[in-house]
Amino acid sequence: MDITTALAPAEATSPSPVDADMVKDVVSGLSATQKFLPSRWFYDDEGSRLFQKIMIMPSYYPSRVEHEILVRRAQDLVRWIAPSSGEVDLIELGCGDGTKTVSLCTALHDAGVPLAFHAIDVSAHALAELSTRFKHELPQVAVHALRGDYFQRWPSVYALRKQVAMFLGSNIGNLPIAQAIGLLKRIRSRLKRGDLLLLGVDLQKDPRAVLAAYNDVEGVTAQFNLNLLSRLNRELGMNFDLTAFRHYACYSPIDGAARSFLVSTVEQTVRSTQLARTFHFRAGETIYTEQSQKYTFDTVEELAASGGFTVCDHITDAREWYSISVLGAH
Ligand code: AVJ
Repeated sequence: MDITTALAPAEATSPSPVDADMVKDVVSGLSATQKFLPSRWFYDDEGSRLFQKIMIMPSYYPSRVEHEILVRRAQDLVRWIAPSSGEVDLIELGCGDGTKTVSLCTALHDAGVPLAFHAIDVSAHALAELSTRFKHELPQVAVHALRGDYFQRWPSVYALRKQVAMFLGSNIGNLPIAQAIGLLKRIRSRLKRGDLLLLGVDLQKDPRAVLAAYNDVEGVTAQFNLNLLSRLNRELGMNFDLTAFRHYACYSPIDGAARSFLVSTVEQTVRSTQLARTFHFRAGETIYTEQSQKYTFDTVEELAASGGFTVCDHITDAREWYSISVLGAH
């Protein structure tokens, strides 16, 4: 296996330098009438660990069902991915530790598809695990573990190689619609006619099942949500009292949006030494921390069209709880 990018050492032990984007997001989000914090800040080391715990909870179905589709419907995916001639560059945006994709890559390899796997993620730790996993389970496939921004790390485009991008995990659902369309357009701009995007999307279903995924009895999602405040305490010198905020999740079938909030249980003022600012909270006031959009086949098609794609297929589980939608660049 060939790892083209050296992985930077983990920075977990020393306090990270203040991130200018984080400062901007926190100041604007906590000064807004409806306070908000973008969900991208969930994923520090502790947040990633908590998300891994979420993924194995019985109530959190999306990861399990997506994985089931990747395994059980691998042949359908292989049929779409296999090129008529030449080789395939499989490009996964936000690959994580590779548990998701190793089975698909194995199916492609077994079907004789000539393949290079470009795995892009921001986490050095996840990429190191991915590299080890592929070395053990699928040493025959060339893996390029690429750390950093999806578009800076995007591999060179060759006319004779089919590019198949993958954006799984229903991560697209975390983005407000305009940003989701913007991301699809950027991906589309890297693809040639005939290339594909495999988009993982969580589908609308019994609202009780959706709500249970974000409102687990184990309280792991609550910890995951509250970790955002611990992170701000650590990285921005804030003094959030974690016992004075509670996780609140809701799901509305009207717009298909699951939303998470942190509720201030009392009136309180929170300071940041780094920002030299205070933020006031009324009792019951909320911080909107996450949106997880649930789709229908129709809304996936609208989203795809706005991003410059056509839907070729929706590859789902038997209950149609989740779809890996095959989007074609035309
Ligand atoms: C990884 C963004 C898809 O929105 O379902 C899980 C994150 N948040 N539980 C999701 C998450 C709360 C997850 N995504």
